[in-house]
Amino acid sequence: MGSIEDPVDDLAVTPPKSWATGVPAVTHALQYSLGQTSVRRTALTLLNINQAKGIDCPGCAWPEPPAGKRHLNEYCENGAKHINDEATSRRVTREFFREHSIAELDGKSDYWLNQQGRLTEPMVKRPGGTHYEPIGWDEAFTLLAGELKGLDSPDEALFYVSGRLNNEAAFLLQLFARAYGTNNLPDCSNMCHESSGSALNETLGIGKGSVSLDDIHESDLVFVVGQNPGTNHPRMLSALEETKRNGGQVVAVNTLPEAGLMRFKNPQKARGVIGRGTEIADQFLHIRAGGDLALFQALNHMLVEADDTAPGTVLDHAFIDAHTSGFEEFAEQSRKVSWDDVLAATGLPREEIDELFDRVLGAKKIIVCWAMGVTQHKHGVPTIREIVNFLLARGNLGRPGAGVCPVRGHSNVQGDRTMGVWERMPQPFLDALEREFGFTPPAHHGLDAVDGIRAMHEGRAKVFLGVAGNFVRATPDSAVTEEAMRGCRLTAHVSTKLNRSHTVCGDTALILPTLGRSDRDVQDGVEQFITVEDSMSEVHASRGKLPPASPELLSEVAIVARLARATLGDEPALPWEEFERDYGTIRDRIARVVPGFEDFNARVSVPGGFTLPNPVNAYEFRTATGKARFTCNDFTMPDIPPGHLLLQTLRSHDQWNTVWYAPNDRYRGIHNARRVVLVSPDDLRELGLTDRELVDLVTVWHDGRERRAEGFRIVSYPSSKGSAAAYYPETNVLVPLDSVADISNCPTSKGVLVRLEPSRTTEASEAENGSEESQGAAAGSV
Ligand SMILES: Nc1nc2c(c(=O)[nH]1)N[C@H]1C(S)=C(S)[C@@H](COP(=O)(O)OP(=O)(O)OC[C@H]3O[C@@H](n4cnc5c(=O)[nH]c(N)nc54)[C@H](O)[C@@H]3O)O[C@H]1N2
Ligand SMILES: Nc1nc2c(c(=O)[nH]1)N[C@H]1C(S)=C(S)[C@@H](COP(=O)(O)OP(=O)(O)OC[C@H]3O[C@@H](n4cnc5c(=O)[nH]c(N)nc54)[C@H](O)[C@@H]3O)O[C@H]1N2
Ligand code: SF4
Ligand SMILES: [Mo]
Repeated sequence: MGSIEDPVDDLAVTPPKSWATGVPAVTHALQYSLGQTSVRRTALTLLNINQAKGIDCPGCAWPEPPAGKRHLNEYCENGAKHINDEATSRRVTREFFREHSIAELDGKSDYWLNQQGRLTEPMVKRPGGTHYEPIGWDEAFTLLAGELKGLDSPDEALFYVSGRLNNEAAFLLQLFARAYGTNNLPDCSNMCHESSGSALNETLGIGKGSVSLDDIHESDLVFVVGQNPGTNHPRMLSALEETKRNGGQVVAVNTLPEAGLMRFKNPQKARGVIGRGTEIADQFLHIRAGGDLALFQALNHMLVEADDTAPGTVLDHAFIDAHTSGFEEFAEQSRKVSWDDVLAATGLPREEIDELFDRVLGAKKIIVCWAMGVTQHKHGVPTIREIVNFLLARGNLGRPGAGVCPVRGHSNVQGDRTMGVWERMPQPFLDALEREFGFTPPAHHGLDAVDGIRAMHEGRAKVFLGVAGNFVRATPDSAVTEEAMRGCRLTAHVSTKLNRSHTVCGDTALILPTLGRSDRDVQDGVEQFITVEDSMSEVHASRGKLPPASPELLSEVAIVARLARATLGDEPALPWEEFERDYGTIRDRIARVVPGFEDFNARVSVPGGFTLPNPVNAYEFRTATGKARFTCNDFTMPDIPPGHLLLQTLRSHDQWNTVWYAPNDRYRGIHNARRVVLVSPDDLRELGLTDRELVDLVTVWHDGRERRAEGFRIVSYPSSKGSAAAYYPETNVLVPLDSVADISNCPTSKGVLVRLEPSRTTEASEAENGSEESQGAAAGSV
């Protein structure tokens, strides 16, 4: 098995790759998997991943092809790494916790914590304690329930959910939280696609994407904006390859020339393994950070002008008249867009935008895909609204090969929302809960992630329960968040593996270990399955195949059900024991509460499951006007004063969100180091900095608090002018809690104004401290 010591920080840089996937990728996945577990367990997970009766990949939310059309290897390199990181043979035992104090664990890197393996039994840190110690499940539930019952108001508790959680447990958790009396259900989506939900709900009446895999395949033109699919949604490249084979085109808009966008070798096809691969992007727009709003405003300006010149030949007036509102105001605003503004914000030559416009005019069916490069900016919501304007103008909604495609992150992040995990669930959902369960859920909105941190920091929230995820590392302003968590009366986490959230404790802290997606789940002698919903609203079953990591583990459903029973007793009287014994009974309730899930148990037992209807595809828009809404969005662009850069905090190829597997980012040519900052050669020249110089990243923000991430090595890299890139979560310390997207409250993880200073961590002190301490700093308790 592979090493569990921190890799030595020893930066090596090779030229960025111009292709993704192919043979080396498969080899890398196997290397990582065999470093974690046996050949047998690796084979068992890989043969079952994404198969119709198998395990849903615990990685991203990209959908699988229909059940009959799947390959034997329907997974990507990263999916294989994610599942085998969970299937690891390593175990964290009570002896481990006796040996390592919490303070010692807090000094370890995120890598080290994750590499210790699967958690095996419930643990508690008592007030004043220095170590975690074993606790029985019953006592753990009594303790947590006691704290919840002791609060002055249910709104002093927070129930965080991360997107790996399955539908059944998510439905139970929101049911429990609401029966207990609060809508405080922050989730990872608050930090992810919240801007997409805000913009799409307002303009189209539903916060989800409208396209299917077939739509991608048959589209004439697919935009991929602010997204790095080669690393984060690798099998999306197979879909784009199909688009191209069918004669469609792909346009990539990014601040970095990401490998997967340029060329793609498909490992499932011999052609992909030996050939040069498929050129994916027909056009690559190397845009400035935050320039996407201006780009779509420019396209809309050109569309409206062209239609003004030759009325009725460019815009789809029949669609606009029948299905939309607000067109005139939008058209008027679009006519006024200034080319000086557009060129300054995008940094693109006019000819490139003209070329793009020609592609748009030549395409009857257009899809726009986007991810964090759009949502995590201050103006993420207006940018997505402008994307919607762009699609509405030519009727690119509701018909095949066209539509909106926010590409989701976690495998069930969309499903968790559908199940009611949202601090602002609409009243009809709450009414349906009341009808089904006979209690009145609280109507006032709850706290999201950012407001939840603020509430803990100010002592207004006192008990935190995280179900999946790694709240402390995923959230912005790490120092502030850590203070907030340490101020709680109790912090508890339902987790598969050890992470930073377990080392930053409230007075009392609980670790509640659970089954993972790959573990077999047997209740009352009967094997259970769970369900998930992917980014294209396909709902399907997932069945774990491996013996559980420890006999002490409870499923997430069981943990939520038992906690609910311990807290609520019979008030209201809900059949928590029955839910735990038979997950089918939870699905029966979901079928009666959540629209689109009628006859859930029967429909999900069909291989491949079913697709939730999207009203947009029936030209039904559930907005305030009953129509799809054009919006007017003011021009805005990030202000980057001289001497500064706009930092984006992003993922490397070898990580899953807050957990990194190796200090490599192969496609970008970064090896053996994570504390690097990518800056363009032009910016380096202007700032008087040099390649490989050691710098600190310092946030420029108006509240006077110093936010500094020390000891980053500069790598000269083709990032667009004015922008820099560095990995998350090491840089979360730099993102001010108050720096959020307008309307959605999503942290601006892609737009942090920084300056680069000569590092306080000199080469000499690095050598003195040795590698362990510098890695400790890298762990982020800075
Ligand atoms: N292997 C792996 N897969 C993952 C994850 C993981 O951590 N590892 N995480 C999952 C999750 S939860 C999510 S949300 C998704 C995230 O998927 P992505 O959104 O692809 O993730 P990021 O790494 O944040 O990359 C953001 C991309 O946007 C670009 N970008 C940044 N700023 C701008 C901008 O202003 N304009 C434009 N046009 N581009 C910009 C960046 O260069 C980068 O290519 O991935 C999911 N899949
Ligand atoms: N600076 C910056 N910050 C960001 C982002 C960014 O781009 N930049 N991206 C944001 C985004 S898009 C997201 S989605 C969030 C991610 O935030 P989270 O979803 O909170 O973080 P993860 O790293 O996915 O959580 C990993 C942990 O989940 C637990 N886990 C894994 N599988 C299971 C399971 O099956 N059950 C249970 N109960 N636990 C499990 C393990 O203990 C593991 O340590 O981070 C956000 N934060
Ligand atoms: S593309 Fe996403 S869901 Fe599919 S195998 Fe890869 S990580 Fe898993
Ligand atoms: Mo995400």
